[in-house]
Amino acid sequence: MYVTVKWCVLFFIFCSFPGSVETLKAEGKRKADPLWLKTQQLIIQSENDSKERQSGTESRTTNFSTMYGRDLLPAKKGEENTKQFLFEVVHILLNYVSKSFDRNTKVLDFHYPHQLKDGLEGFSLELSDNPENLEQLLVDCRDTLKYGVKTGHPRFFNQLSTGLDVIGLAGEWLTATANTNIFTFEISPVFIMMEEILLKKMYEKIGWPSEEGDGIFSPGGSISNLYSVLVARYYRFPEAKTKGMASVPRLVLFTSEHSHYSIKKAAAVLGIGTENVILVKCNERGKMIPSELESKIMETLTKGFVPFYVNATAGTTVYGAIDPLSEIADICKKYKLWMHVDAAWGGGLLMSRKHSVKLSGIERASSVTWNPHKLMGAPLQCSAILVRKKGLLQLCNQLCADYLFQPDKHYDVSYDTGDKAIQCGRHVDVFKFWLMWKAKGAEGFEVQVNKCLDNAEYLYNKLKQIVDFKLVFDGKPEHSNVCFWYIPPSLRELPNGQERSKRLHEVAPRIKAKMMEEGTTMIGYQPQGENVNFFRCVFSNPATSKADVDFLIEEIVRLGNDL
Ligand code: ABU
Repeated sequence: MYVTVKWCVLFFIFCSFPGSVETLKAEGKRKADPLWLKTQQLIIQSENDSKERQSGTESRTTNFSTMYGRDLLPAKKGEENTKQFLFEVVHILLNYVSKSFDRNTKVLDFHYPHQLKDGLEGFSLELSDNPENLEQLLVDCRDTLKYGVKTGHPRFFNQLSTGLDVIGLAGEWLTATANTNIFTFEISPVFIMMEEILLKKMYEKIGWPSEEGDGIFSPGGSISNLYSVLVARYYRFPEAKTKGMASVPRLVLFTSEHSHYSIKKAAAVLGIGTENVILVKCNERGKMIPSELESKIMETLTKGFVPFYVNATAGTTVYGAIDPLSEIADICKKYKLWMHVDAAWGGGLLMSRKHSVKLSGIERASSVTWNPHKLMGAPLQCSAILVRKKGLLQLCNQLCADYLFQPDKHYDVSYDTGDKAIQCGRHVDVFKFWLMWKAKGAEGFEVQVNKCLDNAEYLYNKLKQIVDFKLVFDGKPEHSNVCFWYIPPSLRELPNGQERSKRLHEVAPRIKAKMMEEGTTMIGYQPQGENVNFFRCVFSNPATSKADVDFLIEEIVRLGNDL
């Protein structure tokens, strides 16, 4: 039903212009008209969709509608069928890759949950007891991508992890093909060695002597942060591992009010309790205030609790703020506390000679979270927990399962790194990142990171000059986050007060809803503290250009000026 309506609308818009698509293209004066542009986009999109469908079936020599999964390897004589099928899948994937970079395509083709649940034009999510043929599977592959979100699109600004790095993608494809588990050298010899080499590079960038560093790739920043609390607790109270929380005093840890919620989650998971996570006040830029940290530490000591850990953030999720790392390190030293730096978002800045200075003091951290899948553009997921105490992760987490970590193997079993982890099975996250490093060198990452921060500065400078926008805080962005309100004309004359705040709070979600329904771009919003809903634009996609930034601004104005 929805699809039919969409085609009718398209047909109607099409008919309201005389002549063919080519004639329309020739009419330069219409190009300034947003409706004309929108129509062109829709037409190109639908032409591309149907071309893709045709090329997907016409060029085929194999009839997949009579074939099933059972006809592929390991079936007898299944090799040729397997190749043909995988070629088709690759064809679909390559089409998607091209589209992801094509500004004439939408960022997303939004459908509501009930529409996806009900099924769309030959695409049903329902599972049956009978196998479906390979033709249907190819349709399903194509449609899964079609109705998803192109996070690699240059106009996708919604998340900290954006972009589609082609080398990284090749790495992920290879990883999936190898389909191994990175817990032992025995079954992942090459990946284990790559992990060691890459982690060393990361210690170097942080400023740790490489012989002191230890680490492991984990399934995301929240888990890396969890590791940091776990290892800090073990360092101070190793008995917690065997005897549990009843054996330790009431532990307290500190993190800023702008920090990531994963620190609280870690406290909940580890039995420390969220009430024992003390949130430290920030300044107007979202940076932890060191004097506030110190007074909170003293307060908890007076109460007889045991402070043991401070999380400093290098790149907060919303403001992109970097806590004053050196001052926090001084306080941690004074009170003998474990200092963790959550640089999930900011770690990438270490690749840039221009911006790494903002993280000065990180070298004094006891542990660091760093997510190459954010600012460095590695495909999801790629996050590392790095610890400046060799062997501690192993001692903290090892349980020496006999069936995996036999001590009498015929190679150096310190390369069976899996017992450092809290998981058993572990996905290989290192290869794509290693391959990207090979392809770009550290220098290539530097160029990429600098470009993202240049884009942020460009947006910041533009917004400062336009009356329709107001920045959430003054001063050049430290990271690539730019936070701002769009103020529609109807609100501009309203005096500050409850009514204005209430209406302003609704602006970003309403613009975002229209934006998603049209699919032209995507940007996040949220409230923060006293600040009502505002947009947060973040740059981590090196494919984004200044023209895309201009497009975003124009799009927000177009969608929001009648609110
Ligand atoms: N782990 C934080 C991710 C948040 C974001 O992408 O917006």
